[in-house]
Amino acid sequence: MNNEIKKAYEIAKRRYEDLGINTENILKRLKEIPISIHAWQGDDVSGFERPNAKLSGGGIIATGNYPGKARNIQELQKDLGKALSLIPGSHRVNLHSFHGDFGGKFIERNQYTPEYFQYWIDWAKEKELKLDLNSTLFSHPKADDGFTLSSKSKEIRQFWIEHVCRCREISAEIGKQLKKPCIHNIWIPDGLKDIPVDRMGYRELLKDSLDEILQEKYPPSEMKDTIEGKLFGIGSESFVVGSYDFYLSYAIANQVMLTLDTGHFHPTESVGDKISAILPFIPELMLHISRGVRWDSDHVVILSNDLIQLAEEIVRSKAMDRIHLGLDYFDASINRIGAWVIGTRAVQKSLLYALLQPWETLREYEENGQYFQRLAFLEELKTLPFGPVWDYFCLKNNVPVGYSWIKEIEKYENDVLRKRNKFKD
Ligand code: RNT
Ligand code: ZN
Repeated sequence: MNNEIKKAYEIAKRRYEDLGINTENILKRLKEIPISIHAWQGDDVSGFERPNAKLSGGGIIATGNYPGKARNIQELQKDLGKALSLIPGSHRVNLHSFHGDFGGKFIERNQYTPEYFQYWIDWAKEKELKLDLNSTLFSHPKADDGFTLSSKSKEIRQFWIEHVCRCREISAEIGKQLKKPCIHNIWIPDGLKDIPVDRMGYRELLKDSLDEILQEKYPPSEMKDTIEGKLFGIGSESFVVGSYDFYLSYAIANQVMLTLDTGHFHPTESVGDKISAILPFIPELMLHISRGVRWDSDHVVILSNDLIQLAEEIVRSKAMDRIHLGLDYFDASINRIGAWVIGTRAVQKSLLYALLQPWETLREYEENGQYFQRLAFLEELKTLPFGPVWDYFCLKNNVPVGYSWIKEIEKYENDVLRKRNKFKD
């Protein structure tokens, strides 16, 4: 089988050489692109903060009841390890602050300290992974009325400001120990179900909270902040305080990173198109790659046209060092480890597809007004032997080629996941 894969690759390599594309160089580049794999796919966004935690505030919920959800850090790390063993390249893991190691004690969110994350840091060191972190401003009684950093209650606002400050400090410690900046993401659920009358009031409060939070400066070699807007949520259909316009303006004015979650826009908007519109004005971008079906449903990412367009724009931006890739979806209706692998491999495939394009030729057509040629070429690219290059990439990086990884997930499900008692979580 390996011989067949190599043979197919050799043929594909020559086909791409014809277009002036060196597949070897591209595979080296692809291997160096880390993807931040979201830990919360493994525990249905529930965290390990308190036993029987129920989601409240924020309206984000994983639907499905597939057996085998990770119930503690050890299980989550084991599951992540399994997923990572099926994904080529070396990656990052994106944690939520409620994934901390609280030793069975209840620790309030404004009391989080780096020591609760040492277990993750040690694991990352051992596995040669890097970590990112998200403040967690949902699933908490103080988020129950739908407001956190823009709350009109001074006490609630202060509590959440403290939480985010703690998470920034933790991020800096993570980055320091792992010798790579930890990206700290801020997303808040704040908004209203029905028509607001004081949009300005809430947004002024959010601006003030962010100003206060970002006052403390950390070395960018340790941590970087990024802020994530949203279009609407369950229970915040009429008004979202932290909208895209709000954070885009804030990011430009304060030169902070912006997160674009591909599920957080009107369904016909192209997130790919936004990259070149934003990058000239802010230092860096973070992507939360997701797949909305009819709405921001957070389905598992697949190799869709939207994803390919996004990857093409990332590659063509010539600023890939300023664009950070992460995943954000949660599906509890299928094998959760399989969900990680499908999504991550899909993103890598989309990047490979984008990297294997003779961009100079296409751009020349465009500049010469040869639009028929441009369109025809783009169409022909779709049937070039991209699959054999992907297969060879997997082979070269010692992960299962093609669908053979499905069997490995089935085995893990039988040996590990089915033994977890789903009634105990
Ligand atoms: C919610 C945001 C946010 C979350 C994670 C769990 O709509 O996309 O990024 O999905 O923080
Ligand atoms: Zn997101």
